[in-house]
Order: sequence, then C-alpha cells, then structure tokens
Amino acid sequence: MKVFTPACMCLGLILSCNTYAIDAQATFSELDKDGNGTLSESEASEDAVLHESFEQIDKDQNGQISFAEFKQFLQ
Ligand SMILES: [Ca+2]
Repeated sequence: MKVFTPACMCLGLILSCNTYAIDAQATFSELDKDGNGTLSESEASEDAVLHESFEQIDKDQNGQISFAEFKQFLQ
C-alpha cells in the first residue's frame, strides 16, 4: 500500500494559513488608526472583544498590543 499525502490537502492547509495571516494583518491594520504598529487601549476599544480582554492580550503589560500579541490572542 502506498502512503502519500494528498497534494490538495497540503495546499488547502497552506492556503487557509495564508488567508488567516492576511485576515489577522488586515484586522490589525484597521484597528491601528495611527499606523504605529501597536494598538493602544483606545484603538483596541474599537473592538468589544479586544477591549474586554486588553490586559490579557497585552502580555508584556506595556499598555500596547503588538501584532505578535494580537496573533497569539487569535490562535
Ligand atoms: Ca497604534
């Protein structure tokens, strides 16, 4: 019996990962009103969930949500 990974399965996985990355980036950019690459508490308050979980997302407690922290939160 041949063991192989269906190409379509791999491709689907890659595509869904890429789509996810683009969506996360797009959402982050949209919230980052001043475009400085981090979300302040007032920028995050545009989104109810982010506002609610701000302290939880802000792992290093610097009062800003970085894209890395944002991505971690989405996972
Ligand atoms: Ca910002």
